[in-house]
Amino acid sequence: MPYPEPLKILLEKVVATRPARVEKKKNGEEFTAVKLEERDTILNNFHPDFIEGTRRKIRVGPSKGYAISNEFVDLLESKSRMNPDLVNLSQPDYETDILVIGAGGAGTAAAILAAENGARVLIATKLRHGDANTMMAEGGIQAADKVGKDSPYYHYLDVLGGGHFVNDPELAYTLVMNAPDAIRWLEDLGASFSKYEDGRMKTMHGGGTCRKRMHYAADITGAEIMKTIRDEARNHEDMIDVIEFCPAVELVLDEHGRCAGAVLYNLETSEYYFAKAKAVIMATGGSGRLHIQGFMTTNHYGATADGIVMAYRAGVPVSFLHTVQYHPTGVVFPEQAEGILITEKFRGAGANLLNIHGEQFVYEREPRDVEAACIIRECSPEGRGNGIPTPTGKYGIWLDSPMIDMLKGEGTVRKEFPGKHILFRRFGIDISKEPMLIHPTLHYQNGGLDINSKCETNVPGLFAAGEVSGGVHGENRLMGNSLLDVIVFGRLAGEFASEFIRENGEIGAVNLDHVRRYNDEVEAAGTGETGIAPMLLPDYSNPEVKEKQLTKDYFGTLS
Ligand code: MEZ
Repeated sequence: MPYPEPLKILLEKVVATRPARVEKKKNGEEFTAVKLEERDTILNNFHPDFIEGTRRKIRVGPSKGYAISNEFVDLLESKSRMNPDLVNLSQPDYETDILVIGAGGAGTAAAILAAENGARVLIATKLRHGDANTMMAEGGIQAADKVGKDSPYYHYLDVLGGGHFVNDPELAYTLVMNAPDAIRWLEDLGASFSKYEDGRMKTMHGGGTCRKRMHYAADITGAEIMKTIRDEARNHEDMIDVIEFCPAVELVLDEHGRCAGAVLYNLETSEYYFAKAKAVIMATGGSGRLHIQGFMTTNHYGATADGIVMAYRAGVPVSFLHTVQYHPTGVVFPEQAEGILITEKFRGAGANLLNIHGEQFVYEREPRDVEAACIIRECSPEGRGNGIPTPTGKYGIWLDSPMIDMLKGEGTVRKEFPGKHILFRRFGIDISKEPMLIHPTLHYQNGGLDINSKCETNVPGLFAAGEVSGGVHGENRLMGNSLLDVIVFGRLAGEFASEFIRENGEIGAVNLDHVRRYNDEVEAAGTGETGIAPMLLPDYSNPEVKEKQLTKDYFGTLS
């Protein structure tokens, strides 16, 4: 749907202020950044993480007492979706060296490295291979690989600064030190990054970066990376099997507490399978489909925190889950595209953020949490009340993409942002001529399962990599460090899991006792009526429909 008349009238203000703003950009004049000492005030008042009543303490499990979003607590205080007494573990349906749960960037990179290290791999995934947040990542992947101009040292400082200096330093060090090699690996596999005619990689700034180190493939970087590594995994078909539409629902441990596989659930037939393995890599990604505080999301349909639930029940603590990332710029109009990511790269290329008066109100490359909080402050009636009303009563902010063609030459928007150009064209909006209307959207799970720099959890034989893990990004991840995270830690998980199975003998008698214990703990905590988890898929049915969903699919096979 093109902009309706009332929005067209407001657009005139953007057009009126544009020439002066472009001139300023050309002269290198930037809007004043938020001072370090002001950041906390803005975050405390306007970032969704800090809204009173939106977090509570978990009452069960290894991180009991830790206060995180209510939506996470609801999941962690749920019971298993299956009755452990009904699962037959004596006859594995699948047997492999390493079971990888999840087939996004981290899971696929892990599978490739494990196979190259001689392990047989089974990837079990909820949807199709590549249906993951990695596929939907747009703007780029960071790596300090320009000798003389940048160094992992600066990258490290940026990671820590963005994360409020509470990141796990060893994980952050591992991330930045392995970054140049990650890019080389992807290029060698055939990933096609945007380049100058002389063959040099194009790089850009992202929010919170002190150097241009964002490598990208137009505005479809994640798709380029995912397609490349998925092809590579398929090239290893002698070592890697993939089963689709078959999510894991519980981990299986052996008598010594070592991870020994998982129970899988066939979404088509509702059958439960036992996949036995000498080691497991958890790579289930994020949780945007929990729609924390009702926020729209950039995440793919299967992003429901399943890995956190399963590993937590097996005894793995979580950290940094008290912060979630709201990407500053998600589509708020047209409503059919609500929540979809509009890459930060638009702001890196010079597009201003503007209020209802067509005025800039924030420097466009603040760290994400600060940028999102400033946008919410500008929009909300409790803040400055300068948001642009949409036809359905929401509020947004203009992202002035036409500036980019004026700054960098006609045709740049079409060439550098083909994904978004095509999307908006479907609705009759040419984003090289008209700005986009945006609002923060739930984007990333900053925290997750505790791991060390070998991707080991505290459960022997259980590894984790990518968005399901926590620590590397502290309380706020910077742009381009999630694609990097999945490649760096995915590869390391594959390497160290295959080392683990070489060094450790056969697994002992398998059981689901931890699931029974956890169900009992939930019951004893008196949390009241509990749900079942993992959630697997979000439920968008309306309340009247929900009331009549009395099937086993809705309630699981708990009894
Ligand atoms: O790392 C991200 O989240 C990313 C690259 C997002 C974007 O704005 O494109």
